[in-house]
Amino acid sequence: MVKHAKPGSFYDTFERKGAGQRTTHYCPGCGHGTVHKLIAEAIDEFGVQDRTIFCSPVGCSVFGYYYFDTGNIQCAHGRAPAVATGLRRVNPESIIISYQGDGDLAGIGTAEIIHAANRGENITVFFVNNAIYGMTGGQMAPTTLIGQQTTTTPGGRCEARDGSPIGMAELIDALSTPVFVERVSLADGKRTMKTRAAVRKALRNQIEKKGFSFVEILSPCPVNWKMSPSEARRWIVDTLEHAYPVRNFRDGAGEPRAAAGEPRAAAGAADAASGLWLDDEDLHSLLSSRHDFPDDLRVHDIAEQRVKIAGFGGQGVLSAGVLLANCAITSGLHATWLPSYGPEMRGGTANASVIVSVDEIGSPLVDDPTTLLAMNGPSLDAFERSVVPGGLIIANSSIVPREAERDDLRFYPVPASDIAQELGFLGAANVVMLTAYAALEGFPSPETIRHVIPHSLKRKRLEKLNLRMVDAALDYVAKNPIRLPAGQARR
Ligand SMILES: Cc1ncc(C[n+]2csc(CCOP(=O)(O)OP(=O)(O)O)c2C)c(N)n1
Ligand code: SF4
Repeated sequence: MVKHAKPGSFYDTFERKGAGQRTTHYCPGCGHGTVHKLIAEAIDEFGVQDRTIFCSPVGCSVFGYYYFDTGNIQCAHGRAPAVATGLRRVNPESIIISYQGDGDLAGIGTAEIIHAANRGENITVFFVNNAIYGMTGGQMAPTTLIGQQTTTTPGGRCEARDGSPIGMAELIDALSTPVFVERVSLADGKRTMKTRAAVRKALRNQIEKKGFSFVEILSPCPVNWKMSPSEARRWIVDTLEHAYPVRNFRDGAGEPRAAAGEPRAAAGAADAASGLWLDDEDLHSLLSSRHDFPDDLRVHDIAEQRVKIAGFGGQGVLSAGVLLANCAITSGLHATWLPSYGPEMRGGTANASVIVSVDEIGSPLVDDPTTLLAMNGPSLDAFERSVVPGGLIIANSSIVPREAERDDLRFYPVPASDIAQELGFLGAANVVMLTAYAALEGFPSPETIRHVIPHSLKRKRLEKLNLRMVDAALDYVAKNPIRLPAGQARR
């Protein structure tokens, strides 16, 4: 049944636009208003207004929050699928709509949409394709047709110079993960009814947790096409639909996908050298075997530890971070792990930021580490200044040629590479470094490290070797107590 009333998911008056406003900001004959209405009707029909979050793009529909009486987020240009992903991951019951124009989705945000679709996020994307940049006055978009005149292609889009129009529905359909892909049109009443059905289907899929749904809507922009509203609708049928065939590409929404849009275990940080790696099964067994929180844990010391582990690629920098984070989780603490590595395949720099906290962690970034594990000289050079006063620097003295220059922190050299080499596996110097940190800071406990290592190793044959690294590092620290700078008391 076609309703002529204003949907309940629209505000009665558009106060954000101006006191008492009842009209939208769209040009006469624009398709955005129609799409808005179809979406609002579907939200009403499914009774999900209270849990819907509308992600507005940059473009003519930037002011979606003027109209939709739902949750609203205005996203950076092209980034709505990334924002929607974040919303989905933390709000499993919310209904997340990513609403995007063709400049937004097919131009600046190509990466975001492809990857969200490829991950099979349980979100709904409405892609309003008017073959032009509307808001900025009619420049060529990736979807502009060959020969179409725009302000940046006054002689018409030229394939040799500008490339060919991008069929986003075809592109999304090339991926295996999406469950629903359809292209529809607003050229006339019959087509608009088909659009209505596609909008409902795409939202229903999300409500039923089926996965990623994508609806491309061919929509008129009479102003920038320099046509009247009725000419614009004819042009869609005569021209636009030839380039962009209107059809259902995929309707594979079968059973709910258990994992769609749910957080998945982070891919293990593989460091080939140390063989540290957690796959999903290992992670599950690790988490289900939590250690009791050690009685002697100096909780005040680890209220929040921000650890930077840095070195060159292949030193096991990233996996040492994973090991620390897993020790924290196993101890009942919160932890984040954020890798960072240079573009080089080998020999580049790498660092891992790990936060361990008794409280939830707001951001995984570590700008001011409480501890730096410097696996090589350049790491000490790069990060020494960022360590908080009173913090700790542990340097792999086998290859770090100097001590810390600062005297307001604790510095501890440990010949990690030599110890690891002597035990027969240079690649486990990272475990020596991490254990030295644990011994000096009292966390994680040696028992926790020993417990977590077997779960963290992909190559089981390295288990014993890594456990010997732990023993060797504990022995080294016991025999070489930390020397504090004159006048500085231990924390
Ligand atoms: C990062 C960034 N780059 C460029 C712009 C300028 N800009 C605003 S809207 C727009 C194009 C929007 O076109 P489209 O996504 O097709 O939406 P429409 O306006 O046609 O609905 C551009 C390039 C911007 N606001 N931010
Ligand atoms: S410029 Fe085009 S897309 Fe933007 S509001 Fe006007 S008709 Fe709609």
